[in-house]
Amino acid sequence: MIKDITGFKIFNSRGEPTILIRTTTDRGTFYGSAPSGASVGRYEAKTLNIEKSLRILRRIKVNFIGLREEDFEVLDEMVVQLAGENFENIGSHLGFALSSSFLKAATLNEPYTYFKSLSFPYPIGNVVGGGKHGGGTDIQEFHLIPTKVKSIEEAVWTNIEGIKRIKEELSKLGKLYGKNDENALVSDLDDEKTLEILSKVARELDAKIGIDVAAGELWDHKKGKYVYRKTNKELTPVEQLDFMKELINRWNIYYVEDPFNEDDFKKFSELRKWRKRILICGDDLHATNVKRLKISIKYDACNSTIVKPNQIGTIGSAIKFSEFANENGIKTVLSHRSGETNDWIIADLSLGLSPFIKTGVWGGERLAKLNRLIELWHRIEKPRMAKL
Ligand code: 2PG
Ligand code: MG
Repeated sequence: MIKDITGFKIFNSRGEPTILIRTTTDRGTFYGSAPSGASVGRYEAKTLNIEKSLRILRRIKVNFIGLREEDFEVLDEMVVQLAGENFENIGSHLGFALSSSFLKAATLNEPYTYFKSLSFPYPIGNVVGGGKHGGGTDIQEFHLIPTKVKSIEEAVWTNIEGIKRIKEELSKLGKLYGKNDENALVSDLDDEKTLEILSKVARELDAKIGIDVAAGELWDHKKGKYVYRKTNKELTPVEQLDFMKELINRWNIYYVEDPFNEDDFKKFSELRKWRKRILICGDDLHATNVKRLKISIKYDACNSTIVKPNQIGTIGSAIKFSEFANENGIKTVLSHRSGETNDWIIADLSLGLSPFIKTGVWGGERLAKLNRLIELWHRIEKPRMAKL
């Protein structure tokens, strides 16, 4: 039974305030904390000022006290009901942190036990970054994706070895300037030169390449164009489509996230129809929202989707979204946010729900999730990587 819920202000990896929730039950004390995005889509659940959310928590916590923590779905649905249409009543930080602590309370701190069938996700590792996360490139993220590995440890190692080799290459060129919000490397090489180095290292390690264009951040609504500051070009949606095709062909890209802004289902579907065998992934396009995924399915816009629980407000809603995606043959990618805490719950969720996890390569808050997966690999009977 839930005895008390307390909230505190803590800070995320970008130094922004966020919420830590402590739920106390007869069986123990369970914590949940919320991440934050920098490239935030228009259709995400609303965030509120942290102090305000903490005041709201003091008012609403009576609703939960005395209830059975084993009934995770009931508790999560109560959070959704209290939150209002788009989370404007409580904010998504509070929603995420509450539902995370509830799932941990229900499972005695082992959220992966909530799921029947478990397989380990392939990590999509952000190795070079730019855009809103800081860095020289217009494209927000360049990924390594080791899809041929036999264990999660080998997968995590491949991405770490990869980022080390890229670091060395950039350093040799005098183009290494540090790390960004997600601990991806920062340089001022343009998108194409970055892909050249990435593809060399990917070949050496037998890994695949991905990009998160985060095109909503490049899109200038007034001009009706995608604005690339670094390379000084402005592309119409048709030219953007051609540019994406050119990059995919030239660099043999396997995973493309948000190649167009979040309202252009049509261009997503044109790209998807052009090259069926690669993953076209919607992040801001879907915003972890079943209603938006249904539109996407009608257009055949994507065969993959990002899942970020704080985009929809609670862990329970993100689980429902993932299950709906899985039923419709859409490959899910459980994802961190650029501003993270050391909470590892998305690792457990990926184990039950997704063939991929996107959670950086190194840095404490990113490794918290990856190391949790390694730990679970050694705990679960007959662990196996997901089928792709
Ligand atoms: C993204 C995410 C995570 P942010 O766009 O996929 O990498 O970034 O959390 O800033 O939205
Ligand atoms: Mg994204």
